Amino acid sequence: MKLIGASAVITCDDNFSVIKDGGILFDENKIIKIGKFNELKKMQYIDVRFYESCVITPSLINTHIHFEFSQNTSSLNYGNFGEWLDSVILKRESLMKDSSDAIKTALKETLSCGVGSVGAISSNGLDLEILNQSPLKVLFFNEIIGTNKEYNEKIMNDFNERLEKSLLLTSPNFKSGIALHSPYSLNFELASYAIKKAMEHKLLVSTHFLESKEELMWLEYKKGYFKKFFKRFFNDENALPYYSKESFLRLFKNCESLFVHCLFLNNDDWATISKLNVDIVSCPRSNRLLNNRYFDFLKAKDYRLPLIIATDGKSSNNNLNILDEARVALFAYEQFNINNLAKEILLSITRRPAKRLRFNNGFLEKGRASDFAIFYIKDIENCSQVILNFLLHAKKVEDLYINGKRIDIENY
Ligand code: MCF
Ligand code: FE
Repeated sequence: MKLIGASAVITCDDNFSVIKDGGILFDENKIIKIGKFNELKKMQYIDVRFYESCVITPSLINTHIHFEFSQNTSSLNYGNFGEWLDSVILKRESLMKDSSDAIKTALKETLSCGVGSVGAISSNGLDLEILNQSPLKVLFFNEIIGTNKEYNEKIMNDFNERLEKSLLLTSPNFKSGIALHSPYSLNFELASYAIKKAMEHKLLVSTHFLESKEELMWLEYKKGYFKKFFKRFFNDENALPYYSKESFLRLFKNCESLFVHCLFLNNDDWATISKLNVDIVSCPRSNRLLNNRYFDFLKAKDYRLPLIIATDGKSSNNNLNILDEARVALFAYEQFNINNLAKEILLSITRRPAKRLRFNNGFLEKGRASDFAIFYIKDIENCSQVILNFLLHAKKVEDLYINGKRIDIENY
């Protein structure tokens, strides 16, 4: 058993309790007791540590990352979705080549900002081993993507092979999921095949949906950027969308899913999505860079859709620091009371995604996994707005515990 304490323990429990001079008693399996550090200290423990001027939070969760794109710094074009996608198609191969070192660096960057669990979108399986051997808890989403029907059999075989490989690694810290890339990049047979697999193995599904106005134009009016896209890259003059918005959404009616982006929903789309078993994942910096827009958080509240915040990959972000992402959201949504918004944002990177990823973490309570992040925040012991100030100032963890073990981030 170990006991750690800090100036403030942010529990993310039902009441959003913040325990001043709080402590957590835990072992490698779970949290045994939470309370005042001085009370818990009355018994004699071998391993006791109090972190002065620090906060303890549940370890953070980044629900949507493309680790395989970690080599990108300045190779892709921003400011317009079509320009970005063109640049991805042209540079994808070179960005993915020999990407292991960049993936390892990205993993360290992820752990360093206090993230203990991730949802990783894997296009080719290049990140499988590295993620599996890392201390992170991983939901590994095998991506399926493909438009030309001629290649369906090959794509299904390759996808199935990756899926089976990742399923073999299933453990309390590693689970598989399925990512249907998007309605514009996946024909109906491939999508149905992937959904069938998800149902068969009871896997969480992730998809990019209505990220751009180009995608909306294509699905609704069958024209615009994607018409040219299919001509340019696939030599297809007669390409048509594979779905209406409604027929794409129908694919998800019997599964549990994460819908990523959702920047261009109308009222009907909101209503349909809110009836599915879905959470929306928003990646504010990615959305700003590719689509000049932030997710409509007010509307999501109207429809009682819980929001999750994630970074996306380095393919559409300047880094993978989930706290930098949280700060962008904190400043972007000026219509909300700043202290209430800070709580919402913290939930969106802890408790809410934890409910979907199911690693028994995301909030601090007896019986939950011993997954904590500790951050030094100058003068936090005298602060009356702990959550807001945590989000304003936390950048790098002081210590990170996953399953009760302190992670040596540099040398794991
Ligand atoms: O979420 C962002 C923007 N939207 C779509 N795809 C990606 C994002 N970051 C990386 N991607 C990947 C995606 O997984 O880019 C490729 C896919 O492999 C696009 S190729 C149509
Ligand atoms: Fe993405």
